[in-house]
Amino acid sequence: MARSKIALIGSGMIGGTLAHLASLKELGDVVMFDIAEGTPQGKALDISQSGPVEGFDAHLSGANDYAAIEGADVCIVTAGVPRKPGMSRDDLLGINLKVMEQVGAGIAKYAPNAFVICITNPLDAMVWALQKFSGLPKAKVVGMAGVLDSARFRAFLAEEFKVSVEDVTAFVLGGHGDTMVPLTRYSTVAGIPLTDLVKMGWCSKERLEEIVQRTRDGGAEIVGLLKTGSAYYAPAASAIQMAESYLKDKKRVLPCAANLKGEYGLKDMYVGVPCVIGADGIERVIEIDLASDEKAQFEKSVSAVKGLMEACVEIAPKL
Ligand code: TXD
Repeated sequence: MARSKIALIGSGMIGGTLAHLASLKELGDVVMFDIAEGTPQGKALDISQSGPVEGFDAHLSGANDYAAIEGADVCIVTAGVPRKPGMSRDDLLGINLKVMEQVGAGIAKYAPNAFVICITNPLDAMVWALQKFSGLPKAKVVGMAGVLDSARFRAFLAEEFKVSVEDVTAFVLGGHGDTMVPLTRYSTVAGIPLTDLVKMGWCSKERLEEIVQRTRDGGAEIVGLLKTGSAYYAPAASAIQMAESYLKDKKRVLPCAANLKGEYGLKDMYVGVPCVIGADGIERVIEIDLASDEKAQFEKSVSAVKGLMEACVEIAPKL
């Protein structure tokens, strides 16, 4: 069977890391696309030359013409601009919405059967716009944010409790970052809910809230430290986990920005919810009962996303 083809639309900091991780995991051949001439070609060549050292077989190439993504099985979109210190994700909307229109046209023309994972910020609005611009089936267009937010939460919890990251699970809902809704009663260490761990004296309620807030601020913390860009290792690892679940039909249950068709009382919008990712793309959205405080937080997150969608329609009325 021929290798899968993975197209990376945007070959910057996350794009390059995506290419490296996909190659190390031998997920398939990789085409790196960008408008910057030389960047995709140079990074593809460099990573391919690490193949003999790492022992992976994957063909990598770089391109500035969308024709190169012809027939891709997966497209991972990072094209656009990242934040600088002091900028919110929402500040990127005007520029990145125009980029999504170009990317949507390119994918529609050359890779209409792909599973599309959008990473570009402000994520929940960009993935919604990308699906509309591309016209691809809604189950085949998804946003990566929840896997990253839950990974940040899990990393902080594992550090706090001095346990393996492998035994920490996190359940997050809602928009990316600031309005993220972590469900502490469904987040666990080895199946023990965080709320029980507080009762068991593992940490105080206040300390747990501090960890939740640090997770919400996780992106800004790194932007503040790096100064010239935003996080890229964990975002890339998160998107690769989603791509792998699709390519291998693993049916992973992962928090993703998915199109809602009535779940959680919402329609025709994308927001972070637990999803099953398999060979058909987003195969299921898992709808849980929310407690009143969780519902209030989720609704706040949804209204923030709706505000971004309205801002998009003002710029691009055809949305
Ligand atoms: O969890 C998440 N979803 C977020 C997303 C986590 C971290 C970063 N997040 C966002 O991803 C970030 O706010 C940006 O919007 C994207 C990409 O971040 P990255 O750090 O990779 O940005 P770079 O290094 O600037 O790379 C962007 C590339 C760069 O090479 C540009 O030349 C290219 O995008 N670019 C384009 N490619 C194709 N077409 C167009 N129009 C275009 N414009 C820029």
